[in-house]
Amino acid sequence: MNRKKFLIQSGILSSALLTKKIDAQNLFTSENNNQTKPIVVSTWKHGLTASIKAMELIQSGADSLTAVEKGINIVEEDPSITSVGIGGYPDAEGNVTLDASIMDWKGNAGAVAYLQNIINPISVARKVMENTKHVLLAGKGALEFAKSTGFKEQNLLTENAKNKWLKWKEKKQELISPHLNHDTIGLLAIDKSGNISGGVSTSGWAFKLPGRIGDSPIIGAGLYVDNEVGGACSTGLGEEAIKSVGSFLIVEKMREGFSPNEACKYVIERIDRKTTNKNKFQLAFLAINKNGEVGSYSLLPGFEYAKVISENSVLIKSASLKQ
Ligand code: SD4
Repeated sequence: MNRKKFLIQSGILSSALLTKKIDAQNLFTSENNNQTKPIVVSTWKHGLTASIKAMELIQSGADSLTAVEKGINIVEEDPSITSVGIGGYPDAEGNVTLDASIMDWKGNAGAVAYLQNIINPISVARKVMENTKHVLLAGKGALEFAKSTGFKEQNLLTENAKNKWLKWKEKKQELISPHLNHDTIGLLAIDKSGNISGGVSTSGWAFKLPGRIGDSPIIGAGLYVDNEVGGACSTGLGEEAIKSVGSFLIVEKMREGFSPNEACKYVIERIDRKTTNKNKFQLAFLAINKNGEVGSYSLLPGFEYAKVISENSVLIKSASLKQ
């Protein structure tokens, strides 16, 4: 514990919650895992506000599914976040296309891919799960379905995102670069009943080829939850999470007895060993097990995640394979 450096972060948080920043690569031991439940974890710094909202809901009696949805909604609705919902960077043709998926503790799943003009894809994914016989709706059909269930269309391309896209077009950069943005919100929650749900939402790879769908709406790739074991989600180069079925694999490794940290590390190492992608790319996984133990691992440094237990929230820097 003495290797951890705690920095109080101010200004980010609502209410009386206190956030500490753990600046350490050395959380790679299970003894550092607090096994308290309920618990919410979420990818990146923007996961803090989402996780705090989710925890507030859980504390007031909500189940983990609602906590996941409403927590993620906050990030989707923040126009300053350029990788999720409104404000997300568009594809190569200037269209913002969104991917999301959600899973509950009963093994139900819902997802949307290539959804346009709807600010809350995670909520549409939940409707797909609850109101249809399907798991995944894409494109025009997903939009029509969303509208039929009461979602309103709106322009999601902000001035900022439009300017970035125009600049990108001018410079004739490589069509898609993994460094442009990779900040999917992924959120995993265990509620007071001990039930696990998870969700992910993203605008995907900035300036991607039109029609491209990432890992986030692919159950098993960007997200997987099994209430008997735990849950996992990914952020980064979705193509690699799809090819490895990474989130599913993490849950299966936890089923075999790996800790969340060990399972995430195992999958990142396997991807690194097997990938034919010679470009540098970032990919990270975040996982939680039934006991509320949390783990993560990324290919490159820089990944961090939020962890909220009761009234304590921390931003934790993930360990990575490469330095
Ligand atoms: C995708 N995984 O579409 C997403 C991208 C992202 O954090 O932003 N991940 O590949």
